[in-house]
Amino acid sequence: MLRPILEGVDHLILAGDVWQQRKVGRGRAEAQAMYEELLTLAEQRGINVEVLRGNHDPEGGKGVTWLAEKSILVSHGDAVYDEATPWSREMGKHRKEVEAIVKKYEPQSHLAAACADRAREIALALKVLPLPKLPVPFNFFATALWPPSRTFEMLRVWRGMGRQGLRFLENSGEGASVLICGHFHQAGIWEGAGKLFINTGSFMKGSRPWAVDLNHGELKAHGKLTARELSLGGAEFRLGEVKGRWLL
Ligand SMILES: [Mn+2]
Repeated sequence: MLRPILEGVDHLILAGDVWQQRKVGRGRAEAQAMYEELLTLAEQRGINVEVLRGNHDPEGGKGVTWLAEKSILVSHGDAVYDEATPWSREMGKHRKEVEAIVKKYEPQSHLAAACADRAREIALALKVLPLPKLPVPFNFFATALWPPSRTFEMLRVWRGMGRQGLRFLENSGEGASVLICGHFHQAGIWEGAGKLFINTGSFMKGSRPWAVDLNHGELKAHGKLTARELSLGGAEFRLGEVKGRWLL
């Protein structure tokens, strides 16, 4: 499904939550196989792949990466919030542990990579709670919306997401003017005080995925940045509507 998007790409950054490492048994093996298939497709096309880790795949990968001479910061997005996933179902059970992790990283919270390390530690601390097996569509509601307090927490986070992303860029972006991340499942563009925050959404049901593409010539500090929707036509994703275009 992703094949058409890989055409003409020389460097691909996968910004975390690419596959679900928190599943057990066959689900995990299937997710890993799909992830490896994606890496193989990229490899066959000579694409240089950089994998960032997310809260669902915290085991490997880098926390952050920089483009265009550190003017663009790419990260999964769980580094943006002190608690990484404030809406997490498991947060209540691990509150104390999470508070200790946040405190430990406080002196380094002006560094993007340290915030990403903090998010990783939190992801690993939140042990997955088993959910009851339910038939479709109840399983979706159970995994996405249970417990109900989680829904309110998600809405609260979504509403403040743009502001929070720009604040993170200001406080921990180390001078970068652009932050690109995913994590929040709601694609969007926020601009303020000369800074730009792009969220690429998600491939999950109910969300829309975007891709951001950077084209630069000889001078690495300059280039054209384009945010596009990935639209599903038949069985394949294609680069769709342009959502924003910027010159660095
Ligand atoms: Mn995430």
